[in-house]
Amino acid sequence: MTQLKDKLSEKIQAHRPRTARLTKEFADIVIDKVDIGQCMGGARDIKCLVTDISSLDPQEGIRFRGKTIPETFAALPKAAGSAYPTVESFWYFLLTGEVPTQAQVDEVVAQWKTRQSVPPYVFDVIRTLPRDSHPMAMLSIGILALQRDSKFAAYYNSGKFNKTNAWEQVYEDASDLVARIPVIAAFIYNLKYRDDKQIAIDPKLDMGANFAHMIGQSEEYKDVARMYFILHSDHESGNVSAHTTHLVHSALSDPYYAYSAGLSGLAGPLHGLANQEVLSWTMKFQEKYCKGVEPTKELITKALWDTLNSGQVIPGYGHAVLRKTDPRYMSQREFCLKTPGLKDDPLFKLVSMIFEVAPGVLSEHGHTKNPWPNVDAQSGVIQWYYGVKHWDFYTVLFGVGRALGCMANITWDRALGYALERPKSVTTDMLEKWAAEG
Ligand code: AMX
Repeated sequence: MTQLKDKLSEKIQAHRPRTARLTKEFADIVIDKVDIGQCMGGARDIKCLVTDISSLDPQEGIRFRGKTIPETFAALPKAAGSAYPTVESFWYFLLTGEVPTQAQVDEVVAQWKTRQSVPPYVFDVIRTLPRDSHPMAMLSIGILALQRDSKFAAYYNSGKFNKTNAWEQVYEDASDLVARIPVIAAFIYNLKYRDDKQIAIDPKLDMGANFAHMIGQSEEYKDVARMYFILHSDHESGNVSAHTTHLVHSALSDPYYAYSAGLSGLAGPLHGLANQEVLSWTMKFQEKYCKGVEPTKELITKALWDTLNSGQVIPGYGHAVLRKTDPRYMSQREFCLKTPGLKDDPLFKLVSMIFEVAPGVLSEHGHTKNPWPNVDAQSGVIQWYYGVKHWDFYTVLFGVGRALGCMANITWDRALGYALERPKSVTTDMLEKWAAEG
């Protein structure tokens, strides 16, 4: 056992009586009611999922294990010579809720190195796809291809399956998956955008730094990768990627099946794909409205209205839960403001100008409940600045980060024995009858 698995086991034993008590003694306590609007409207706000990994307040934004983003960055041990924590220290924190010591982080870093080797058949499968396949399809297929290696599936089929211990095999798969996904993502990047010039893993580097190295990036990008993966990791359980992963795993499908499905949800334009759409929108805006002229607030206002009037959404703005500017947006904006070169970058200035104008336009438009920017409105600018200019890759980066939250969640799902998810559907006739009855 590693220190992380030991600590996790201790936390799970301590937590189990709480879950058991709620289920046994308080199962009939009412915590919510459901109206027709929610039934027709994507189950918005219905309280029916449990997670202790993160929670999302509409005003304040995300807290990971009770800590805000600045508190999380401040609390965790930093990567050597960096202002940012390693992804590995964050993984320890997400799983256990405890800030690791440097020795505990070092052990996770070493552990991931033993797990990160990707079997060659996974690369072969991705290589057989047409080169213009979307990188999210490649990533989802790559993760699915790893299913053959699932320790949880092997355990389930071993004839010795024991519900109490099953989390240990989910933890093993989850740890393998989070260690391997950046390697698969880097392979896809090099395959598609660097003429298949692959770069070998550097065994001396932590996960974020190694990802930067594997895509041929600069020293500075190492912190970008660490920050990006941590910020995108988790956003409580109701969002499409987290919920899909949880739902699929609730059928005892192993973590590879579950996360491949989660990634497919992340690939939607209303979810993770929005960060690619933001860059695409901004570039089209420059091409159409700013030929030979500097962007102005007036031009941006016109472009925003043109988008809305053509029935499209403004990508990177609005949120199903948040009702203020996403702190993940602010965290990345602060990174831009404190990075010489980036703070004066024309694209960053343009995105900042959109931030000044779009909330007013969306408020006047009057449809969205939240006119403020979400995480996706800012992330592409940073990637673009560092030379990652293929914006269809941006959701892959999101998917690497989101794996941390989804995998931590399903490890705990199994540890606490969460049930097969099976909400009830109703017919339109039933709804009309209830509507008529008032
Ligand atoms: N531009 C234009 N219209 C918007 C809008 C936007 N950015 N955000 C919401 N609206 C519209 C909705 O389409 C809906 O219109 P309708 O009444 O005509 O159907 C109305 O406002 C009410 O929507 P809502 O309750 O405010 O939002 P929601 O919970 O239904 O959807 C979201 C949330 C994020 C899908 C939506 O705000 C959106 O489409 N935003 C743009 C895409 C985006 O940035 N997605 C990324 C979200 C973060 C993430 O998951 N990565």
